[in-house]
Amino acid sequence: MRSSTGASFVSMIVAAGLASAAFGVDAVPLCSPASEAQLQSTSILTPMSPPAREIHSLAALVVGICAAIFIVVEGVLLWSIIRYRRRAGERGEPVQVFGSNPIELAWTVIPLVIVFVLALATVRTIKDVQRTEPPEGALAVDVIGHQWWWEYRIADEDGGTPIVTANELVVPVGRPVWLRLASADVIHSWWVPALNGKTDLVPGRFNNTWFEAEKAGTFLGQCAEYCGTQHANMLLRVRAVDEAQFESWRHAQTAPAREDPSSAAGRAVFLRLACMNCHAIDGSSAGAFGPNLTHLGSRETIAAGMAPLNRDTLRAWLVDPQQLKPGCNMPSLQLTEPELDALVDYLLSLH
Ligand code: HEC
Ligand SMILES: [Cu+2]
Repeated sequence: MRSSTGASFVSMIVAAGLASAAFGVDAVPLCSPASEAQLQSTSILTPMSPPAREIHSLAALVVGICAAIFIVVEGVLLWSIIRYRRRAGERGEPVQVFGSNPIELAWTVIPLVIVFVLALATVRTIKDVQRTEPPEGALAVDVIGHQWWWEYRIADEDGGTPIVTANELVVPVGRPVWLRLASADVIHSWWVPALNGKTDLVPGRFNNTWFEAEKAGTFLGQCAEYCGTQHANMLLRVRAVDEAQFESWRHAQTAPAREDPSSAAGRAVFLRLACMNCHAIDGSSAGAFGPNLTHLGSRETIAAGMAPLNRDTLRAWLVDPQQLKPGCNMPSLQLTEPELDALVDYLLSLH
């Protein structure tokens, strides 16, 4: 079900290869403090959370041991080829040696010890990465995978209604986050390489995982289990901010949706059309098929990280979502120009 550690070594190698082949180094801005959004690389080689760090050091250990074995075996091979090559004047077979207890013992015991060390290190990593209990003081978040976007529900610590948002998870730096993952349709997999290994979201069951962002910034990831046509555009964004910023974000998210008189026309359009059947805007509509839009204006992107959120992209999205994200589960509602203008104003006012 989970693939955090067992497959992590293989997926690290594959991902490293793919990442460097497909994106080069520039596609994902590496962590330069100057970049305004502080986008963190999706590289598996820059862990910034305890579980990611442990997976990384386990992989380094495995690669290290394998490299040492490679060097010793190839070294002995090359040495034998050169040292015992046929020289001028030599004839016939060289001396044939059969059976050597010390050598056979060595090549039985040494691999056993190596496998034992690797098994111990792996078990320890799995135990830390796949916790069964939330870490002390963790922020509890439910993650629900949908074709092809992410829903987040952040428990309210004072027992109030949880924050419901989509695609962008905001968390405090330096505090553990305990995720409970479920799926609304097919199997997805939550993977932000800098924060943790992959954890599958399986219909009909809950999985757990955790991370703790060690520095502020936006951590990128993506669905890591093929889930249909727009799987590749089911992107992940985790924004780690300091505790004070987190509190003010949390406060803003629990506030009711804005009802600016200036955007009342857009609200009316929203409520008149099918939008309200699929989208929730607290206080106005309760649709749960698509992302919650109550505080859409506070997000940086739309369509699961495919496009930045601004007037142009939002308008293009509402004209025809199938243009930007073919096959996605939002239809074009054939809106008129005035309806589009009013809706865009309204949605952008929802901070
Ligand atoms: C049949 C259900 C359905 C209807 C009707 C619908 N939507 Fe959507 N909408 C979705 C789904 C599903 C998504 C997520 C698409 C994705 O990212 O794959 C979405 C995404 C969005 C987004 C982007 C949200 C985000 O955080 O990425 C906005 C904005 C939006 N819809 C607004 C509207 C408006 C306005 C209307 C009415 C004109 C509307 N929707 C009608 C299902 C619907
Ligand atoms: Cu998916």
